[in-house]
Amino acid sequence: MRRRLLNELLGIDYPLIQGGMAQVATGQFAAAVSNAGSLGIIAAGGLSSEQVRKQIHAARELTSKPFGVNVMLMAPDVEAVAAMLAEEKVFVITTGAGNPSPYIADWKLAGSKVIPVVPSVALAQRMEKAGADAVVAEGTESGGHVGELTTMALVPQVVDAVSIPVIAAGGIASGRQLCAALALGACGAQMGTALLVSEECPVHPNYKQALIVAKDISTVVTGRTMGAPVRILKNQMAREYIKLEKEAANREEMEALTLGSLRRAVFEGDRETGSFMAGQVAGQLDEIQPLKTIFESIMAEYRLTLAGLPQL
Ligand code: TUI
Repeated sequence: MRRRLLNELLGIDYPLIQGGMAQVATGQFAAAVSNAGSLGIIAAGGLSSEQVRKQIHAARELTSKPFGVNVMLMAPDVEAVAAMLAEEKVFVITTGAGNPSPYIADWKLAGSKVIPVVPSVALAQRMEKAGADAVVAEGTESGGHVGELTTMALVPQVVDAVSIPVIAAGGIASGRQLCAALALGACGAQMGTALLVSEECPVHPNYKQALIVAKDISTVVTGRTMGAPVRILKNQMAREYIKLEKEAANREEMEALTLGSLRRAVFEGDRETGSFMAGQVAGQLDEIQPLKTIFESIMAEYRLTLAGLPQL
């Protein structure tokens, strides 16, 4: 049987969904992504459940298309957010940075499609058993909180291990990379970093500029020793954090450095002390474009790539 692509599964235009992106993906941004033909996702990370609810209502005012909410499972008030989502009956719920098993049954009962982001085969299998509708297999190329495996190694292993659809993430920002993801057995792709340089994205202009000047080797993973590896752009903040890690500094000292650093990047564009979460594709991005143009260019390159393969 032919594999159904993500656009068919979700009733959207492209086989592409937006990654969570705490502090960045507001209701307004998610609605813009959905209006452009993808699936926008409101990031609950860093928000209270009532703040997330407001963002859901804001998105509903701005789009009649489906959108989702991403739950950051390490957040302190995750239980309240999970319960609120069951009331709000959102179209899709994605999760990150943990195991969402305790919440899946309630979310399914409310009618949501549940799509956990996973960094390993074992977690993908657990999610399938717990009733997930699909999984996002996210490679360590991605920005923010990352696992160990690359997209190239992870996606085919997850595809072989589960029967539910697999969405690839990490290292995808072009039509060639989307084509590769589908070749690995995925039904579509999740993108985050590529959408940070959209005109509609509400991050500070310095954040977009930092992505545009970034090279292939401009990102680094911090926080491995703390058990919370996070990929960010190299800057003073990243260097100081890594230095403290090498010195095995205490938790409080490390937390003092990270506290609020994502906010400083997103809202203030603070080049020195901000955490500019970004994936390894940052080096590919060289202009700020409307979301629609980004998605259309990716799909045009995807079709050209696919058409060229039989000639090899
Ligand atoms: O979640 C993400 N990416 C994120 S979350 C985030 S917010 C944040 N802010 C400050 C510090 C840390 C995070 C920024 N980026 N991606 C999905 C993802 N999930 N990647 C890896 C995982 C993951 C890792 C371990 C999922 C589950 C897991 O273990 C589950 C278990 O308990 O077995």
